[in-house]
Amino acid sequence: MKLFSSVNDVPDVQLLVKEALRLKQNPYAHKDLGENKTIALVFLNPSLRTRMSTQKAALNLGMNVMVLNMDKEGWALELRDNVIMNGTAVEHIREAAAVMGQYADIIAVRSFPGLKDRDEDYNEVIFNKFVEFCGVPVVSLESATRHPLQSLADLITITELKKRDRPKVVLTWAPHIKPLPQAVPNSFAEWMCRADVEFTIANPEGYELCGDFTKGAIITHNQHEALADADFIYVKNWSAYEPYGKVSPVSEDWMLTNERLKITNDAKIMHCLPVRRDLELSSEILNGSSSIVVHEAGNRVWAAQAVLKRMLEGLG
Ligand code: AN0
Ligand code: CP
Repeated sequence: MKLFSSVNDVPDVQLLVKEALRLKQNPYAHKDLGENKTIALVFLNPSLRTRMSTQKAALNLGMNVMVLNMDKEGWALELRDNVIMNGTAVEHIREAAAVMGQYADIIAVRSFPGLKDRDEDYNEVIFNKFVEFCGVPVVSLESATRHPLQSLADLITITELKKRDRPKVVLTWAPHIKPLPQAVPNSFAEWMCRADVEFTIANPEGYELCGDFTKGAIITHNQHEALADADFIYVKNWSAYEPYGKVSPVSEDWMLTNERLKITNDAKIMHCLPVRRDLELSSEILNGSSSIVVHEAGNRVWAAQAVLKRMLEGLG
């Protein structure tokens, strides 16, 4: 594997999930695979889970790890070609990415969307420039439109904890005070549409995700209807795709409470984290036995380790 940016980069999703679950049982079985190989984790935005779980995964495989917090410690990057760099940008992404490729065997990048120019975000301009110029395999640590390591960890979690062969999985929109990316829900939808689950998306009017990611899903504006008989409920806020990056007021209350879970099939509650308590999701749910958000975050290690193992095997 030379690129991990979406589910489309994975030839066999079920096999990758099995590999991750094997690694969870035996984390150090491939300690020699990453010997004398280096990964650079490059963050253009903040992170807790992605940073720590990917670092741990690389260490479990015996790799050397370098972390660069580009947003705080790196030079401001210019992305455009054919501009005179007399503004705030100090270094062009062409040189920056190429230089990183001199130091690392694999580069992993976090590059959030600006949420202003939809074409720029959905064409993955920043992430693709890293891929184009660094010259080594690249892993997405959440790009403008997708968060594949999160979605893989989510599928691992559902596979581990499901109580029936084809569980009902519901992605529900939740309130927030800021416009957030569509990357996590896009990616979750894309992976669920490839998994053996019954998949429903519930969102208020005006918050439809881009149709490219949701083919095969049932989509409704009625949260109550969606929750009936659900086995897993994935809670996430996102801003509108159209008008892009905007947040319009929602009159109904979309925050989940224990009362609302009564009609589910004893559903487990998932969230990628970080979560704002009692705004996106009630504390009573987060503190209770239906929440699996910490278990889910734990599985980020095995998702990253399965992907890095595949990449290392391809390095030769
Ligand atoms: C980010 C998002 O929604 O994409 C990162 C989630 C992993 N969340 C926030 O900015 C709060
Ligand atoms: N879920 C997730 O990616 O968390 P971080 O933003 O803290 O890495």
